[in-house]
Amino acid sequence: MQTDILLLSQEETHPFYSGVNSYFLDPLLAPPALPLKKFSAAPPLGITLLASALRREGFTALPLYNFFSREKEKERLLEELEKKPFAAGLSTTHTFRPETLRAAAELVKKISPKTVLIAGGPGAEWNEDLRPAGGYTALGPGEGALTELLRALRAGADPAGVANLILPDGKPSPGARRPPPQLESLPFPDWGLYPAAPRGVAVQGSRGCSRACGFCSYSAPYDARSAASVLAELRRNRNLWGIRRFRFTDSDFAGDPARALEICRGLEEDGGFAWTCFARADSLLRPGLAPALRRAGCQWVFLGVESGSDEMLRAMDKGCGAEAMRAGIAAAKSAGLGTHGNFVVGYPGETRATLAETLAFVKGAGLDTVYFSPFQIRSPGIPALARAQGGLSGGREGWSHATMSSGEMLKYAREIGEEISSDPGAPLLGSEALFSLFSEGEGEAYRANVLEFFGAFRRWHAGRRSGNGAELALARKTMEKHL
Ligand code: B12
Ligand code: SF4
Repeated sequence: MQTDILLLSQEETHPFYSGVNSYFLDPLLAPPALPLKKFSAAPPLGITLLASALRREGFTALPLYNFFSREKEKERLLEELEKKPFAAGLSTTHTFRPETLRAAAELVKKISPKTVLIAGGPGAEWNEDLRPAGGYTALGPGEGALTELLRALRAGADPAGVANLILPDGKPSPGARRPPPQLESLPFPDWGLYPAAPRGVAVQGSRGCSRACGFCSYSAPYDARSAASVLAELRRNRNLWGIRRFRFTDSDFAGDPARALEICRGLEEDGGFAWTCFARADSLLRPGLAPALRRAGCQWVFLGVESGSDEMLRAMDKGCGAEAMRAGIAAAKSAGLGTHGNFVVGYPGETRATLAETLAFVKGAGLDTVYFSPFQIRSPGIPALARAQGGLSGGREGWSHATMSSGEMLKYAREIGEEISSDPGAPLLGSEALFSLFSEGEGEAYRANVLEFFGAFRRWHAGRRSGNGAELALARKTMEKHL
């Protein structure tokens, strides 16, 4: 029987982040490059959820991922393409380069010319160059659009009535935009769809965000599942596949404290889970919440601190100032949670003086790990661009505003990184993207792994600065232990 759809995802690094990520990539990729097998090991939640939703509706759907970076998966994909699937879905959650999307589309078409191409995910939604020529693009959460589209195409009906879709002629379907199906109504992800069950997975307790920070492309309508549904999924993952490690994808896990507490109570009762989440620092100020997260198995919280300057936090519409950020971090720390702070560099209004405030904040707030994200116009819909804040203009490739250009920002971001990494008293530079490596340990053991791994990057860079080859080799040995 013909497969209805293959759901394909190829993860890659983001070109805009390369200036900052070279801090991590240079040591890892210096010849001979270290093996990064564990890094790309986790199957993506997006295509897993889509496949699960389609299968519930009676379609045959198979997710495949990282086929360009894993030989075995490429073989599987080629075999599946030989069976001439009716459609292929291309995910752009972690595919950022048009050439990668084109390569995947061309591979599908070369082996199976009649296969219908359908893209989806944040990349294709925001960037027309990530839409397949002659194919369809679903906008937003894809469960509803993909099911309706496949149903229409399979029945030979006109797909123009399908909502949230860009048609092959590049125009939006007249079906206009409709809210996607509610999360609570969707099936749980079926991790059994992969040849081997993953050790750690992503869990979507809510999507979108009720806030609209000026730099964020992620302020889609907020929708949350009940605590009972989240707990049921986590228990099913554990019971069926032995999965006890996960990361919440929610933009602010602590944003609805009653719900967060209910989830934590359930996890604490069961015991044995180890997980991470994103949270707003001010959300953690609710008494008792941070300790509840820790007791439930939370290891590390990823906090969107964004800046140490009150002026910048106001400009960003962050909704809280540096003092609340400091207090939230302190609450998390005193509960025994590892804390990671993300900072945005170059938002309209940013100057050397506001960056100096951020640096001082980073050095004094007690964070364990930090990351400096270049301000980026990821989607034309970000509030700062919509209101041309501080004279902001530009796009994906680069921007400028009254106080900075993207070129200057990258220079500053690197300078800050260099300063933080050469100060032994400052927190370690760490990338949230690399936390998936820590698949062992809990509490202090987990913390020790994180600090050892990111500490090795600091040592490597110290070795680079001083030209100490022995130090470089030692640092790489430590990194390798965790890869
Ligand atoms: C988990 C995660 C990771 C994990 C991925 C591990 C894994 N294999 O699962 C790790 C840590 C590796 C990671 C890394 C990075 N990530 Co990431 N990540 C996320 C996160 C938190 C959750 C993704 C997820 O599972 N979401 C839940 C699922 C259900 O949603 P989804 O994937 O969007 O899929 C839905 C829709 O988009 C759509 N859809 C998706 N694909 C398709 C395909 C078709 C055919 C259709 C119809 C629909 C469709 O339907 C899906 C179901 O509703 C998101 C933020 C977020 N909350 O979404 C960022 C996010 C996706 N990451 C992002 C970025 C930038 C990165 C990094 C570049 C960061 C960095 N500092 O370097 C790296 C790149 C990876 C690399 N190789 O270097 C950005 C992507 C922006 C973009 N696409 O332009 C996001 C949105 C975060 C953000 N706001 O900045 N990430
Ligand atoms: S930065 Fe965080 S809190 Fe602000 S809109 Fe984006 S997801 Fe929401």
